[in-house]
Amino acid sequence: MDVALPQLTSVVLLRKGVIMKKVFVLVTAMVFCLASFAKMPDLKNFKTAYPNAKNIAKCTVCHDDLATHTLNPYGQDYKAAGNTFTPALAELDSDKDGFKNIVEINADTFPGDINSHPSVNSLEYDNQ
Ligand SMILES: [Ca+2]
Repeated sequence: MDVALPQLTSVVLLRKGVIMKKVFVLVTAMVFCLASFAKMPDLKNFKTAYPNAKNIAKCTVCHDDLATHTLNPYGQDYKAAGNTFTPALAELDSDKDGFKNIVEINADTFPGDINSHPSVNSLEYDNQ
């Protein structure tokens, strides 16, 4: 009995340590989630302004690197426009791929990514 009690205490302490690690991981995850949601109004505003742009309505519409929150050219122009989706912003070609931002958004391609743009066929189809 005298030998079992220290072992039982060790097991209890070990379980407390495991629980504390799980609590730490959970709290850390919650902090990161809250930090991400702090930026969500911009994405919500994008979805409101452009409800049909479903494929590009994500953080990468304005950010190159989600870890560092680096803005792509469209995100930089959005910031310069006072974090508002203005008609002037829509008329720009932020990524310089030859398509105005509004044309890209209507085609559901990324206005801040030069490698993402409408296909010629999709534009011809839209004009019919
Ligand atoms: Ca593009």
